[in-house]
Amino acid sequence: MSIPLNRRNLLLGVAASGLVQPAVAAAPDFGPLVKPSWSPEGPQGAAARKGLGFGAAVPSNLLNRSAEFRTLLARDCGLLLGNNEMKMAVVLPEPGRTDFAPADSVVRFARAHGQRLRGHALVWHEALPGWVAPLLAGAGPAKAEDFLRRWAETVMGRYRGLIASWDVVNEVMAGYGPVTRADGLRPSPWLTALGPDYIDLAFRIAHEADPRAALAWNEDSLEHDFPWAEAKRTRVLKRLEAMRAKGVPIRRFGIQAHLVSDQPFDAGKFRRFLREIGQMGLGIEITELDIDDKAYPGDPKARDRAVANFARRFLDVALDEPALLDVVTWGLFDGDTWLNDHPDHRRRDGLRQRPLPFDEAMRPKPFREALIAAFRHAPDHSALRARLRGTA
Ligand code: 9MR
Repeated sequence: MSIPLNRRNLLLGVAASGLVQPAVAAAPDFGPLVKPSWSPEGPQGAAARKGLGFGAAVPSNLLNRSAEFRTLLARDCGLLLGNNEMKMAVVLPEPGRTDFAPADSVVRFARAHGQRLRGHALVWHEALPGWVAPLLAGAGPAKAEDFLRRWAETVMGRYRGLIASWDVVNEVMAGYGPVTRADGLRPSPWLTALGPDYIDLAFRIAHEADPRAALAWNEDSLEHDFPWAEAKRTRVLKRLEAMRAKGVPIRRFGIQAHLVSDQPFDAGKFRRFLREIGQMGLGIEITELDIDDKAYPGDPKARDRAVANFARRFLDVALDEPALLDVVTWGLFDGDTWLNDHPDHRRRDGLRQRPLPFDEAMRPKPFREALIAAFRHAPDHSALRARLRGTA
């Protein structure tokens, strides 16, 4: 049935919808958290010996379809998230309808394999279903806040107590594209509806929805050595300091780490950035690691070696930071990468990207070895981890 998208219907639709789902009563049973399935020989095994975690973002359709993929995840990962499964576009496809099936299957798999979970992403300018942008644009701050609260209760409430860390806000700072505001915030329907305090508000609302989850700000384009990236790092630190001073319940900072082979990386600058975040008492997660290989040769062997070398260089700096807790790759094998679909990232020679630890046939690549070696050489993070993780 098609529903006319006028404002009244939207607001009614929200009020009457599964958005108002009573999260406590309706939470299904996702099964017990069993003994971890990961192998001591894999990246999670090497990470665990240093008090660290390793995992990947996964698509639920592949998880449900491929036994080979499930074996890989069970063996190599101590942490999982759905790459799209908890986004609003998937969970709230239309007013009055929720779809939790994709997220539920990731949560069930992780529980059945003793894996921790991340939640991604509560407030983002992308992955909004078509009916929500007009709703936010016409709502006014009070109704928009009400909508955000219901959304948080709906998605965070359903998985309350099961998610180690939640990306409460995602990609809120401009930098890679034009910077149009003095505070550096990126344009977003959330910013338009709620004003610049929407970030703090989102954290407070998220904390009510799942008080045990470690709440994270997840951000892109902070890794490379460009003047605009340095300016973005500075703005991030300033905002983090202000959030800490105001008592905003943030515990984590997520660095996406979509690295690009033809962009410069300055270990010293990146190290200082991590240290400043660590000194604020926040835990740090590498949340979406992959390597766009477009500057590397077509030959797969040479390319895989170059990708592994860059990964190792980056990870050695990241893992040296005491506040670093987890490393997550954006997909686990080259058959499941967003980089071939994006005009900024497609290779000029037309070959497919090889950005992840396993190849398209799910065979391990030098990148996987680089992960294991980096964890082996990392300092022991166990002591600080206990303090920073809390229950997560
Ligand atoms: O990999 C994700 C892709 O399948 C989705 O179409 C897209 C929009 O929802 O999001 C991609 O994941 C992004 C992540 O959520 C946030 N950081 C950038 C990721 C790659 O675009």
